[in-house]
Amino acid sequence: MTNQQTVPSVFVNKVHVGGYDRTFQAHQSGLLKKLLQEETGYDYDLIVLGGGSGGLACSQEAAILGKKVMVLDFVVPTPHGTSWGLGGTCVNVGCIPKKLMHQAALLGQALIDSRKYGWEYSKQVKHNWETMTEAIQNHISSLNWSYRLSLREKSVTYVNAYGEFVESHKIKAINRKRQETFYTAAKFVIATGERPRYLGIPGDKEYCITSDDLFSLPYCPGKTLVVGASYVALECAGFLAGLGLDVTVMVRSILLRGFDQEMAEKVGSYMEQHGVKFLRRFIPVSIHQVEKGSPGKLKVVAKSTEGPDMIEEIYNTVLLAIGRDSCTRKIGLEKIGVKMNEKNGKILVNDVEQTSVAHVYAVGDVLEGKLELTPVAIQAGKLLARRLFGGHLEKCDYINVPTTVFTPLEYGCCGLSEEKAIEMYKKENLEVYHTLFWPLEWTVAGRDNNTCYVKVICNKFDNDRVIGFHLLGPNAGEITQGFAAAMKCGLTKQQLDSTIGIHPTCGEIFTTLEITKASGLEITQKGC
Ligand code: FAD
Ligand code: NA7
Repeated sequence: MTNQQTVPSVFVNKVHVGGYDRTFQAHQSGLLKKLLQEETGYDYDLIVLGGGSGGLACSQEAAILGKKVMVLDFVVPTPHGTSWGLGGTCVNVGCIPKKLMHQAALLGQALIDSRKYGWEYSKQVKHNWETMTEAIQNHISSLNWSYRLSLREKSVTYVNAYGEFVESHKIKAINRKRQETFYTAAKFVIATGERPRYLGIPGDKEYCITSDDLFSLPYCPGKTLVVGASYVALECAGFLAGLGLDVTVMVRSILLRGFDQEMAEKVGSYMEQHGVKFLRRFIPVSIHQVEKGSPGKLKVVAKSTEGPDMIEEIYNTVLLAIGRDSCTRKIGLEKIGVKMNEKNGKILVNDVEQTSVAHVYAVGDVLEGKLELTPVAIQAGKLLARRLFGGHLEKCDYINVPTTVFTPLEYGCCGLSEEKAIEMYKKENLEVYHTLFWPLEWTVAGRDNNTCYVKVICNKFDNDRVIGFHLLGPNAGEITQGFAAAMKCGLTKQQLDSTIGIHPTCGEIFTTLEITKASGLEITQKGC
């Protein structure tokens, strides 16, 4: 059609520009820019629903590539009226405040350790919830502001309104005052994330809070029941206990479903040794208010999942952390034919994050079967924009994504759990190296020996390649990040062994692992 026999053969909006030289000339003459900015007949090249981790990354990258972009972000207040600014879950009610509260708890432990290191202080040390919360919320406000600024700098139009599809290329934006505005776009990205689930029992929405309320709670929650055993549940229970509160976790079945269960149990037993109570195999059936206040008093009635046993107990606060639902059911997907898993509301996409409707894409927590983590949403959003508007081909790699559970003793992992590894490769094809260890910093402080633990799972028939990395110890997130890069490069046990450690650190333990699980040899460390 073009009579051009060579590659590249560049087209912009169906206009043939030519090969490399002609494209370069078009760039220099400004023709390329003109062609790229050509009116497509829509208000925007791209509209992104949701200004969280994935949505912001995608919209900004698209704008950098010269596209006309709009991002809509709207936070539906919780049943308690809590709301927040631009940036999505991670910044406002997820990673950021949770890690800062975890840090507040770690500082409490550091204060205890410090006496052993010679620090003397006479004043009684106590924690002030309001001071901590105010400081954290101030930091979050500064982040909200910097996101707005960043969008403005990149000429992304930000609209604080709830977006909903009305036609295949048209959305309705409803703002706080219920005013409706309609916008059209050539392409759409759904990045609306998830919100906490409720139990559906009497008193849950009225009296219980979720992580969406906790981080800005204007008063100390007091004696707290955490319902659920997900990472969100255990992290919140961990830092609340670390701040000195009386905390109970009500577990329906297992701890940390989806994670390596040996590690999950070790996370739980450390928490138990450090004051967190676990009520195993119970679920709440009703919540009643027995006294108003900030906090008030709530009576929780719960039943056993294994028999007729019922228990009741008074708490100041009940925190539900029983999972999160995708925000996909009220955005008009049925009107335009975007397919989702009807059971959980997750959006189905192909390997380039394209939905069943060709010009509609999705990234982040709304995706079916993908890891729900901020860096995953960001990477997927950025690469999607580059593929759509920058001529790139790189796809988001969802394999070997590292993560860390910020419980009092942190648990970092990358790759497969032992259960999954056995399921995929069979036990006899694996070698698992493991050991308990005692961080040097804990020795003088007199803290528990034989609680920190590492485990490396190797595939014997693939050069002893590391397919599972697990670490329970201080700063697990920092350590795991580096080893994740090594796993991305195909790390083998031999390479771990030939790596020289940094002494004295916790991370060096991975360079000296000798004991296999199969040998059954003793791994407990003798205190010196
Ligand atoms: P979100 O960040 O949730 O953004 C979606 C945005 O879209 C929200 O602002 C929402 O209000 C808005 N929205 C929804 N519907 C509409 C609509 N119709 N119109 C306009 N706007 C809409 N991940 C980590 O990597 N590390 C952690 O340590 C970590 N800790 C976490 C702790 C907690 C307590 C929680 C709850 C999550 C945590 N996560 C963590 C997960 C992380 O927050 C999410 O994976 C990440 O935020 C997902 O990004 P997203 O863009 O998919 O959605
Ligand atoms: P998850 O990982 O979906 O876990 C939900 C937890 O809550 C899990 O322990 C469940 O127990 C428990 N659960 C669920 N329903 C109930 C009821 N009805 N009663 C008692 N306990 C219940 O949720 P998260 O909130 O941690 O994480 C969701 C995503 O948000 C996550 O991937 C992050 O990206 C952020 P079960 O094991 O099913 O018995």
